[in-house]
Amino acid sequence: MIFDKRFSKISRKTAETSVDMSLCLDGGEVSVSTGVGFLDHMLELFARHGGFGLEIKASGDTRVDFHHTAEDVGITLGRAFAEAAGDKAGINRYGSCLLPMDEALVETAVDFGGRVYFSWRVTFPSEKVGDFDTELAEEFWRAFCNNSRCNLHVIMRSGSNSHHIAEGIFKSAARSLAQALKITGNGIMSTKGVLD
Ligand SMILES: [Mn+2]
Repeated sequence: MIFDKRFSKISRKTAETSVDMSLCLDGGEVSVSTGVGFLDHMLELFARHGGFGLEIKASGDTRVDFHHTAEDVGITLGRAFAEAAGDKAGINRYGSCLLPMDEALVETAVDFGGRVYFSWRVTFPSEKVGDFDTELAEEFWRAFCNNSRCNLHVIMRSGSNSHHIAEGIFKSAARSLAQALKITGNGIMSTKGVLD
């Protein structure tokens, strides 16, 4: 099936952060700079594992903490996914991935059909990974979910290392999203005739 590459470009500026982002659901360059090292690491592997082109240049009030930057990058990434997915014609709609990362085992499931729901069953064993507050992973994914208008379940089956758990979540979510957004060419994947 031949189709145009699904692409979006978004700039979002608030008093707290500034985020410039371009996303291609069908592959491309990956370059991430948010001012938060751990988030860069997570988003780079997210893009690689999802096969997404992703360029992010963000800056924020990281002298306060990383909260605003993590949340606002999540909001912008969610909007970028929604915009790039367009009318969602031909997408698979559902995706899921059970992903091991050493001792950590993480499962995500996505419905990209437009019904918003966020479920987070994750307990990080430590409050921080480096200088990153692990609770911000939940803030990031909730913001993504609300703004991409998807249903996202994140379940940690096991894990004792917070870095591995976080990495498992971002890799698993990438693969679930890639599967959900894959063009199957089977028309609109709803008996309602529309994914909205
Ligand atoms: Mn790592």
